[in-house]
Amino acid sequence: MTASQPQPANSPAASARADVVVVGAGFAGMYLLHRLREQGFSVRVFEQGGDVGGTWYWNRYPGARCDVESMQYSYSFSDELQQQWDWSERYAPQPEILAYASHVADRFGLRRDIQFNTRVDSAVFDEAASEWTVTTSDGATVTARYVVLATGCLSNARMPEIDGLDQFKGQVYHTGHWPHEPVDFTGLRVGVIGTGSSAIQSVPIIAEQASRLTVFQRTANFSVPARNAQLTAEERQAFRDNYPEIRRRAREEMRNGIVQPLPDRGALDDTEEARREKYLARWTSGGLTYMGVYNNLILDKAANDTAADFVRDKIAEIVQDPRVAKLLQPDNHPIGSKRICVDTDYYATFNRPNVELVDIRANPIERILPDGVRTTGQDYKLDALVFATGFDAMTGSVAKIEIVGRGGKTLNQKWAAGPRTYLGLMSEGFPNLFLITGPGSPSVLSNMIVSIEQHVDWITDCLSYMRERGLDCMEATRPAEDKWVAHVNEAAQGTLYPQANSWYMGANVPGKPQIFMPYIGGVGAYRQICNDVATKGYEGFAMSAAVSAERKAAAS
Ligand code: N01
Repeated sequence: MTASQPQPANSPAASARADVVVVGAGFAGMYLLHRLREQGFSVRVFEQGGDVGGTWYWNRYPGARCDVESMQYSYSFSDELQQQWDWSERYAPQPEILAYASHVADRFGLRRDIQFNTRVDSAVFDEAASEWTVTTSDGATVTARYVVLATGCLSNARMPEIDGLDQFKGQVYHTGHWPHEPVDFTGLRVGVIGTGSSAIQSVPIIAEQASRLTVFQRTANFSVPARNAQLTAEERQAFRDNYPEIRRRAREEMRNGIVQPLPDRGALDDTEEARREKYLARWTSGGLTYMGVYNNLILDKAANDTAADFVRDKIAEIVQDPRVAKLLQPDNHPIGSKRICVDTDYYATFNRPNVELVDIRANPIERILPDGVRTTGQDYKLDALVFATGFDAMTGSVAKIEIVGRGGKTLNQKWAAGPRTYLGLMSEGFPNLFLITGPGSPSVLSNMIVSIEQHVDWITDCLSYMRERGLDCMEATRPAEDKWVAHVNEAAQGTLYPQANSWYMGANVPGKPQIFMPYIGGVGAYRQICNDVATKGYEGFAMSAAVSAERKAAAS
């Protein structure tokens, strides 16, 4: 492989060959492009959206903001960047995260190698040449030695099939695919279907605009207050002064890549009074760290019940109508086994006279009517419908691409019973194809930016290692993959996660195989495993010089 000068991908002269094709220009694709260019690889990036930002480009629904604190949900690879960018709030709102992505793209000149509004439709591996042919939605093809899927874990918005939807006369929205123009619900009767994070963030804001809001709930979710606030200059500076240590701890010491106080005991080691004090302290300070009060909340059901009971009691305190409060209290999964939500006034919103909660577990939706929703119990008149029904997570965006590996086998065929990877980075039978934060890596159980940077660094170091040794073909071996898949499953089985019908399990997509997809071992331990694999000459991967020197010379 020869490292060539990058060419502007948007120009007609853009090369139909590249060392690396990257699919997606979210936070993963952007940093990957930067790092690959630094190391002298030629890169073509294809992005379906009209600009950078990935999930933050699409998820523009009212109230969208990150549930990881902004000072930690940010790139660490450039000290100038982290010293200079001013986050305004504790939890950054979507427009600010998108502005940050845009700033990063400008700062590092990324857009010139990104072709926007272009979907990758297929990638086919040519075994003889040991390279991929990538076909895009504009009909063009590019050949590349390597393909990296930076397609995101929550990027394939899922619209449920409900009879009559095509006949609905009002506007229909999906939180994960929100229009770019402002949406004004003033004076409208709005229905929100779903009560996951996206609904929990948007419901309080839609309720302020709509004349009437009907929330259709199938499963009640646990949510804790965000306690969002403006960041002061002093707070920002405290992070900046300590960034080297904060970033190191996030990478090495924290299971989820978010620096927070670490628990020193299990929930049942404290008296009930002491436990409630600690839960109250976290409830009052707000945020995802609620699950970090004790070290066994996701391992031991009795311990978990104490944290869940505390939240259920809070819901009963906040919501005035006891019938509604009861409906909002989750009762069919351990707290944290579905991703815990972080909200601003979600439960209190149900005290508003214009908001109604409909239990579609007891009375399922039968069909969409031209002017509303029919459940088995009642019809609800609506002018607009918001689907907050989530994503075909972790594998959905990969599955949309026709990926054909060795022997003509597709990745969808191989993953028919659930995704199989080695380290979440590669899948046997698909040489030179990498995944960023793929299934089998900590990914969605972690601060995504920490995991993205780790994968990008690992992959780019690996490509340089191969180049230095004249190698150009790499593939996960079957034994290494089998062992890793077994380890990922075993790690999940030791926890309460498999007890919930969550998108972690693929349970939200009818027909999707149910297997716990992310790796639960924690980002620190996982990083160490990946580093050890690299130190041992990329143990578990087969590397070779697939293409002879004469053929390479002839091709160049
Ligand atoms: O999606 P979800 P989301 N009929 O899958 C319901 C991240 N995120 O977009 O649980 C009726 O969690 C479904 O019901 P059930 C975050 O990681 C982060 O809200 O399947 N209802 C559920 O209530 C999050 O976990 C942030 O019974 C149907 C809801 O729709 C992930 O994205 C913000 C249905 C889907 O909830 C996904 O969150 C937003 C049907 N046919 C999202 N199908 C932050 O950073 C589905 N549902 C804060």
